[in-house]
Amino acid sequence: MRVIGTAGHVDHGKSTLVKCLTGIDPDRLAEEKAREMTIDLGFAWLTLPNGETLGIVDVPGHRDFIENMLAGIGGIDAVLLVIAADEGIMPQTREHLAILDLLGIQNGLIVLTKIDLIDDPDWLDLVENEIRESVSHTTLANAEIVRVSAHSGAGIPELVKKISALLADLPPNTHYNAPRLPIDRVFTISGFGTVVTGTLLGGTLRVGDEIEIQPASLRGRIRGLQSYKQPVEIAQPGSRVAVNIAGVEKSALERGFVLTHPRQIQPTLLVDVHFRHLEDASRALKHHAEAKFFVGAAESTVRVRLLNDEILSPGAEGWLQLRLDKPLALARGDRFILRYPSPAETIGGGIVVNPQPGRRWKRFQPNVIAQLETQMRGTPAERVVQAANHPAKRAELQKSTGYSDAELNATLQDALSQGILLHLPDDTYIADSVWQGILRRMENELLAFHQAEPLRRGMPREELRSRLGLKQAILAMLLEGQNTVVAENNALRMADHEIRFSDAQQQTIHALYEQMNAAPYTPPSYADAANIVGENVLRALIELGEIVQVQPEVIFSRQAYEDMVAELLSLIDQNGQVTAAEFRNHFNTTRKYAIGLLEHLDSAGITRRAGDARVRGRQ
Ligand SMILES: Nc1nc2c(ncn2[C@@H]2O[C@H](COP(=O)(O)OP(=O)(O)OP(=O)(O)O)[C@@H](O)[C@H]2O)c(=O)[nH]1
Ligand SMILES: [Mg+2]
Repeated sequence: MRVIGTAGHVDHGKSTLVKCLTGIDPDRLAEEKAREMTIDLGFAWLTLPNGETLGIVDVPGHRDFIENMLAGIGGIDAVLLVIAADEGIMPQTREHLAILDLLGIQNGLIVLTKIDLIDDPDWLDLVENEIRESVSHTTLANAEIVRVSAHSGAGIPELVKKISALLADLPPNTHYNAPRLPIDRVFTISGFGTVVTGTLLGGTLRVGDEIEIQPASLRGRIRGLQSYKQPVEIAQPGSRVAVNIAGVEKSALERGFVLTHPRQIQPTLLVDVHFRHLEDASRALKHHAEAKFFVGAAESTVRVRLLNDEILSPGAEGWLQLRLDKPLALARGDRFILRYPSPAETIGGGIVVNPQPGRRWKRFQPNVIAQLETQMRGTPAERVVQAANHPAKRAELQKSTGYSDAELNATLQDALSQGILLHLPDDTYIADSVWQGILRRMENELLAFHQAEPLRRGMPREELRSRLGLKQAILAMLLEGQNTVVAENNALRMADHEIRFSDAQQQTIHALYEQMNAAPYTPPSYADAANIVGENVLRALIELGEIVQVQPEVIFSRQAYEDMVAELLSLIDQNGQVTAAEFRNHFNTTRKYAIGLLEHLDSAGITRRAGDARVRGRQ
């Protein structure tokens, strides 16, 4: 699943385009409707031709609301940079473009909209040339330009096709890491309580999960999940998600907090970053400057420490340590933006290299800088492990790391011997941490299954396999290397799971057994038994083997079944064969039971038909 975002100058037609694509007006606030201007983030979605739901985050273009734009643009997979054909590139087009570049958003389309206002095709070519020039040194240098009108609908079907094609080319988004939801909205729904929304990253969330919200260190439980207004049991990374939380008050939450599973992220007040100063920043960045720091949906005022420079000129790069005004939940690799508060200006951004430095570095220390450089680049083994954050073939790892055959072999060996990478069958590799995550997910799925279906032995293997999205061979390997989950007759269960009947259920079971024992060879039918104990209890007794179901309607107690089989075989051994009528008379039962059992035994290979009679089968 994917989420894309809009970007571009105020009034250039972002929200109108989103409405045209989705039928949903992303400007939901009354003030937005009155002012015909987006103020806060808007959310919409559409179904792509391949059937997948695509979420869209619509951002405001006005410079006064750029902080809201920053809160929404973080989690997107691709961007639609919207430029009105009548105006072309404008100041916030440039600023948004610089932000997209600093955030490393590589994938996008440039939507030249409002073409209904332009009669002169030369003008459109001119605007396109200006656009190509402006994006040339950014991550969007190769983005296609699509001409549309949200008013006439011209070019919209082509745009949808181009969006689909763009997304189809993206590498798979990670499903197996720890889930992370940067919260961009908090509200309450009467009768349900606190709800937070965001774009889910990294891994799945599930109804019932224990959660933690940082930096406030609040614990709660997921009471319900929605994605695109539909209730879901499991929310997928790469989708917009609304989480209904039990145990956390709305008043304790705000935009920028991060929802995760417990103990995944520690809040921090100090962070080491690599920073790129924008070329057209108005002044050099000084040591001890005050700035605003934006990451995910969060922000904080920070003091900037220049670790290896007296001063950073526009266009330069460098190492900074930022001291935050308030704790934030950050992760290594997070992209951030720095702005001056007043006069407001985006000055640059970069990447979080160490979210927990733990101490204030002395400036101009070669060993500190060397350590930061290694942390940013990572060792070759760490880079391979990063690329193996999903089950990945060797060729895929080679493509994403760019290593030669020899380099890759050496690095794989290194990572395998460190135990941070695992080699699976079929030339597939996976990061150990991700593998452990899949194991935990398997256990969670089974625990949830046992909770929902306490009277079933286990979850059908195929159901679990498809829920985890794993290949057969990989599931088999997952099961081999552990002992908390047991595989039994195509069902999987937690090793310590047992079917337990309630007192009331045990009483009805007792009543059923009394009836069955009173007439062991003409016992109640399946339907009658289900009437006594309930169908789920009856199924459980069958799964446990206490009752044997020989035909859909014919059941026997285990004891009666075994007696009949033993007796039948000894009759056959004595007489060479037994007819159905002899068998029926021997047990003083009826045709239904006798034939039912014999046919069952035939198909199990215990008996075999020989004309009118039965003889021993192959078993
Ligand atoms: N003629 C024409 N007008 C358009 C088109 N798309 C949008 N508009 C008009 O342009 C104005 C601004 O459109 P919005 O969609 O609100 O622009 P926006 O980019 O969302 O603006 P902000 O969110 O405030 O940055 C509105 O009056 C729209 O009706 C188009 O394709 N053709
Ligand atoms: Mg808008």
